[in-house]
Amino acid sequence: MESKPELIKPELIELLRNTESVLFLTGAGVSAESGIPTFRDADGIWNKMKPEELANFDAFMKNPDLVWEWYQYRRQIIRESGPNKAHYAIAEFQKYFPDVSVVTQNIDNLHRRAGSETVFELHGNIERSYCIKCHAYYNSPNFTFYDKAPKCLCGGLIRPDVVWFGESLPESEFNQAEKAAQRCGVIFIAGTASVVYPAAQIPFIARRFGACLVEINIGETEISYLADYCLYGRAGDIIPAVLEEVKRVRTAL
Ligand code: BJW
Ligand code: ZN
Repeated sequence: MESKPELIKPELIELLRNTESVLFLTGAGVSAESGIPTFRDADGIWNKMKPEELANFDAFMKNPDLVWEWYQYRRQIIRESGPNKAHYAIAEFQKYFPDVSVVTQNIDNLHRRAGSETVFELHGNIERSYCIKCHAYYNSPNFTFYDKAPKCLCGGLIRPDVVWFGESLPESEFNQAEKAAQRCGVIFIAGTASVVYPAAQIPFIARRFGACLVEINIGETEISYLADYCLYGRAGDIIPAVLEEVKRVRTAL
């Protein structure tokens, strides 16, 4: 009889048996199987659109309607999609570990929709918008039918509450992400190219504080050299497979 190739090494399973704190750092690849395009893959958004023309504040000021339209297009895709097997498996880790944090670069809200409770959104959330003049917050769904950048009552332009290049990350989300990296026993780095900072710093912090680094990706990335284990394959296949091992060696809380 042919034996199954060993995907998850026994030493990693042993570590998962004995760890209380787990962190998932996620990127666009985790939402790819929900039908949401990634940024830098062959069929990524930025192969069709020039990022420098769209994902920065100057571009928005130069052509607010075009940038707004791009986000409306993406909101539509996100609304019509839903969490996939990877998001649901990540949420299920909460049953088996007392401390599970999700630090995500994604703006699509799919981790929360899947049931993850401790989610730190480093690059914002497309479902929120705010006025660039008075900083009033709005729910983006209120603008469903706007194909041009809407204006606030104060006359200021309304932009999506996402982090563009050159902008600071939300301080409290990043601080909490750092703390989660400092205390976790295992960090899963899933579906990210690990090229955008400061999010890409998180695995280095986890490593400095002694965590085991597990990369989950369809291919090698900038961070692979640092990882203790690289599990290559689709997040929607690999994360549920890791969860199965967790279920085997840990009892539900
Ligand atoms: C799968 C899969 C499947 C596919 N299963 N896997 C030099 C050094 C350090 C920093 C800098 C530097 N030069 C400039 C900077 C700063 C800059 C930066 O990092 N630039 C780098 C590109 C060099 N960073 C910033 O500007 C940040 N702010 C900052 O630093 O503030 C301080 C400051 C203040 C003032 C002045 C200067 C600095 C802000 C970064 C904001 C990033 N924003 C975006 C857009 C958000 C809004 C939107 O969505 O429109 O965030 S950019 C974009 O990239 C988006 C993503 O969250 C982010 C990361 O992308 P991700 O998730 O990694 O996606 P991909 O597509 O790249 O990768 C997908 C991966 O999935 C691939 O590996 C696939 O193989 C894999 N995959 N399918 C498993 N099924
Ligand atoms: Zn305003």
